[in-house]
Amino acid sequence: MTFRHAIPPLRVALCAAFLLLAPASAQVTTKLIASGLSRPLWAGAPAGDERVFVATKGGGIRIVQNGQLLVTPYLNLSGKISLGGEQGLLGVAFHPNYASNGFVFVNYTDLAGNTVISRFTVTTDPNLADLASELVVLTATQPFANHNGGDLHFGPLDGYLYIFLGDGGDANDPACRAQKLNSSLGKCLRIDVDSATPYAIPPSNPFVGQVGVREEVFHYGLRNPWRNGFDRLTGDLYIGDVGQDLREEIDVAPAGSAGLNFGWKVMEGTRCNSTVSCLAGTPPCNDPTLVLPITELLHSDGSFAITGGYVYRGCACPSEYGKYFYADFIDNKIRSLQYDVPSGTVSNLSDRTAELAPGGGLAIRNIASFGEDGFGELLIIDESSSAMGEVFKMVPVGAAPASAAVRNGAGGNRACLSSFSLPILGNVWEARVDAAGHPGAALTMLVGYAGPNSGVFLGANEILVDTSSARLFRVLASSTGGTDAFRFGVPCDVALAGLTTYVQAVITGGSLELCNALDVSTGYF
Ligand SMILES: [Ca+2]
Ligand SMILES: [Ca+2]
Ligand SMILES: [Ca+2]
Repeated sequence: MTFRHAIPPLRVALCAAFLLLAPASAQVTTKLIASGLSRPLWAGAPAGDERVFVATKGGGIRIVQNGQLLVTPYLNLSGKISLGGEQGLLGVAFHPNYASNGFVFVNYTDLAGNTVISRFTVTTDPNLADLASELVVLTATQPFANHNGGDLHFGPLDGYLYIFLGDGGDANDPACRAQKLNSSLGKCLRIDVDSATPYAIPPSNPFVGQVGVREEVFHYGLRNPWRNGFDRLTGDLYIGDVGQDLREEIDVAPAGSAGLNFGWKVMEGTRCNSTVSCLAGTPPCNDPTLVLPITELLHSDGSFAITGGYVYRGCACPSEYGKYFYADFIDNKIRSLQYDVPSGTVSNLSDRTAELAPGGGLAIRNIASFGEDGFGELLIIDESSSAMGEVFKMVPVGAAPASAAVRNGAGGNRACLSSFSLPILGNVWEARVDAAGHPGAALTMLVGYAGPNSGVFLGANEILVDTSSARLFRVLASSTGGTDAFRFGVPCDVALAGLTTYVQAVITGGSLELCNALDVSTGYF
């Protein structure tokens, strides 16, 4: 994966200029994308969707669109949930086929404090889900108010829904539930929500067919897995498991693994803890079947509540590609590391807090969660208190929109490609076209890249489009007759790094009219 570290010329220039202002290591920072939120706990988006959805503890899911936090919630579960210390709306997962089926899954504690996994469906308004569409998928009775886990994710390789539940609560897992396979508590569950309603057990689940087990169990021995993330490239699963008295831990379940026992409560991280109330046959401390964390944070160092994150696989920050980000809710530090699954080794463990400080009088504290936007860009959620919650996004330093130069505006074309900016969110680009006098006309956006094998270049006044090239695409629209904005996702393709992008709009309505073409430096790749 070293190709991701190829740095295009523009980035080199930007980084060189920045050396005057900051340490050479500072290649990324954060920017605020939403504020004024009441205790946000989760943020994310359907794949390829440029909106960011933010879930709050109180049951709301809000949408950030075009840089604005929309007032009307996408979904409001406030009448259904309990609001104790670790209760509320705790997790959200969009179905991999959300764009076609509109299914969104949530994990919340109901009015009785029990865990509910439900499916809701979007309405004809893409910014509004139907509260009445609730399909309860799975429930778990909670013996105590705390340790509800709450995350859920679709596996990037298998499409199954993974549900993360804590040990049920109190302290030191008094019934040793996390080690008992007949309990769904202290587990990572895996279900198939597509083959049956409400779900089927995937036949490859590790305990299928065994007597006295929950066949949903996929991994176990977890205390309170608070924020977990798949590496969307490899399928490796990273779990942030909150500790009891001394240690916080990050665990990894490599892609293809199943039935792993992460040790709780026999072990807290790498230390021996307790076997009280555990069944005979429960593995003892340091048994080789127990999977130890890849890294720990120590309470003696001021870390008290770990928040797991994601392996960065976005486009905007190539210096961070393949690094795993995580934090601690109490010490407010953001860390990153790289984990090599085959060798089981951690490298480049770094405190990134100062580098990722947003500046401008803002601070990232009380990090309740990380998120990925629709393009894999990293989000960081500051839960804060009252209505002070914020969502930040990791961005490259010096990430001003790349310059766009008019290439052939004097060649007889209309100067109708009025402005261009990139990226708006993730790798979504935007071009604005002045189509005055052409209401209802078809607009075609042509985008091409110059490259050694592209076979594409500008003619006198136009882009020559080679439709056989995967690097070319069009966006069609019907003009308003005013200024129309085109948005399009640019492939996260290292082959595009450093290439100039050519953009041109064509207005087709009775006659064909070419807009001036633009050259855009692809500084973001
Ligand atoms: Ca509980
Ligand atoms: Ca453990
Ligand atoms: Ca803050």
